[in-house]
Amino acid sequence: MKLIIAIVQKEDANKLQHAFVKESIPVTKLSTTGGFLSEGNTTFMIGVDEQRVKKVLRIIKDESKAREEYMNPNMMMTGFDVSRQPVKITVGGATCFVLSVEEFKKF
Ligand code: 2BA
Repeated sequence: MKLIIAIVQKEDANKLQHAFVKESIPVTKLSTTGGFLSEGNTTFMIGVDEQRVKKVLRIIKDESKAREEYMNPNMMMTGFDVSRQPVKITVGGATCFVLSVEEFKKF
């Protein structure tokens, strides 16, 4: 068994959740925050058999879009106030980790 951890933008989360439900893929959805932008994103935990990993990753890829955002560098991030120009950042589509599961139990 594998555990897929997928971090997606919150704009894509509902569509992705519906796609998982449609395909009977069990997921847990967590509200999370990106460490760099401090903006809300969504993390899905998906436990599946190895044979379904490719399919799950395909669904995530299809439903997750990359988006451009602008952030204002501030003193906290740069250490000193060298620039107030907004910086363009490309966020996403999805950041995925695929982990091997040692044991899986339901009680
Ligand atoms: P954030 O940490 O808020 O990062 C948002 C976007 O900011 C990133 O998009 C990336 O384009 C940029 N970014 C992040 N750290 C940076 C840095 N030190 N310098 C310059 N730009 C930086 P993504 O790479 O698509 O990541 C989207 C979200 O996925 C991240 O939100 C974070 O929540 C998660 N993530 C990405 N890589 C991760 C990793 N290796 N481990 C854990 N979570 C990760």
